[in-house]
Amino acid sequence: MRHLIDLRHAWACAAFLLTAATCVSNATAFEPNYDESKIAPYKLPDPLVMEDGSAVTTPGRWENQRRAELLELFRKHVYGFSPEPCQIRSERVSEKQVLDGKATRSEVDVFFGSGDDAASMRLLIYVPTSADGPVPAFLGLNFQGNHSIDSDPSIQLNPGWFRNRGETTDGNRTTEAARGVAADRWPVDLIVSRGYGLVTIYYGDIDPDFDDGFNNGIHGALGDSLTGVEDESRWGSIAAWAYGLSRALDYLQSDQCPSIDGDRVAVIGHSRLGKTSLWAGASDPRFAMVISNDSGCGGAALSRRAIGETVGRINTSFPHWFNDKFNEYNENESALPVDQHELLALIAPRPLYVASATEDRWADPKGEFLSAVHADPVYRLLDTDGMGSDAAPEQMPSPDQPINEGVIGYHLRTGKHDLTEYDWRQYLEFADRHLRSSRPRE
Ligand code: GTR
Repeated sequence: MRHLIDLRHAWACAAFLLTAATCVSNATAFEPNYDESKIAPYKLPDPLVMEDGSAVTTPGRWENQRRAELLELFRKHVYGFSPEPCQIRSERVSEKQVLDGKATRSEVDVFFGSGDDAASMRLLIYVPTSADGPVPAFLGLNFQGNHSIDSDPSIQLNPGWFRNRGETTDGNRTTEAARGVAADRWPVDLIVSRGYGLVTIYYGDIDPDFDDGFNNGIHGALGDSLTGVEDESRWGSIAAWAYGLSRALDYLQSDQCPSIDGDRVAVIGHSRLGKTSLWAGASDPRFAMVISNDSGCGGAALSRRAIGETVGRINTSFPHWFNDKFNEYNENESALPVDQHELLALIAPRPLYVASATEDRWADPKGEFLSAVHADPVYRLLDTDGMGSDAAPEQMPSPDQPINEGVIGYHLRTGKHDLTEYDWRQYLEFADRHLRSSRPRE
């Protein structure tokens, strides 16, 4: 008997070691490529050629046919189909003068649906008090809760699920230590002093960032309203977060929010939330300007280059971000019917700003730049100056030399994967050019 137990013990140990070894080897199996000369030859799909091979040579054909075709392809193969817009209702929770009277800060709950038990997200809104009418504004999701933007203890600590971050969380709950930790990424004073509003929302209010089979957050609350869609093409988390941004825009465009001009809202996001701002801007033409900060794979970076993070890698690490069908393109990017320059093209002719950082090789800065370059022909077809001058630039700009003359902006900031004051200053200048005068609603 003892031998049997020993034998079992030995087997259990062997099995454990084997599993551990497999885990370690799985975890270490992916070696990112950073060598341009090792990129397999690829051909990008042409945004100005329809799936049937015919050319798109007029703005009308782009608007009426190709744009819809591309949107459908991105929904089916990458981000997933989302439900139709739900009705929203809103409740103001607080209002306070802040920044020595320079801004009014409010907290507003926006509910996904009219029922008492509807899921909700909380908007933290700053509006300059000096404004003599509705202001243009930036709208962006945040990673660590609205209370991480500003250390003022009167901002409510978010009671929802948080990714475990050690010092600022206790298990999956946020703590007092999170207050103001993300203030560097949200220079409220600067934004407000330049005459803009700022609206931010904790992304986990919309969909907690973990893989639970698409059930939590608004996936659970609204998922049933998504009918006639193959399971593999249902909305992933990026699509859910983008859906939340569009409902926030519903609120900003409503009579409930007279201090912000809902027709002059720039959607902004960093990293996974930059992927989200791009999908929000591509799928919802009411966003007047779109900003992608270090969005990388599945955001601005071309998938076919497979430099740094790849489609296979992102789908393995974050299986819930995209739809399930996107897995078909793991290590098989050339089979994708789209690439990310076409995502950028879906934002045309609206102002678009793509930013990269020199040390952010995981996000493939060159792939982000090239994506903007290859979206340029669509912008020009739509009668804009794209990346400026007569044609898109052939070379990547040097670090800290923004390209911002045209309606597509780009910069490569010195430094790491982050959203910094330098980035914000470029966005503010770009917004000054493009968002200052009001534009008619579509
Ligand atoms: C990384 C991921 C990136 C990027 C980033 C972030 O782990 O690989 O695609 O989205 O997270 O969102 O911070």
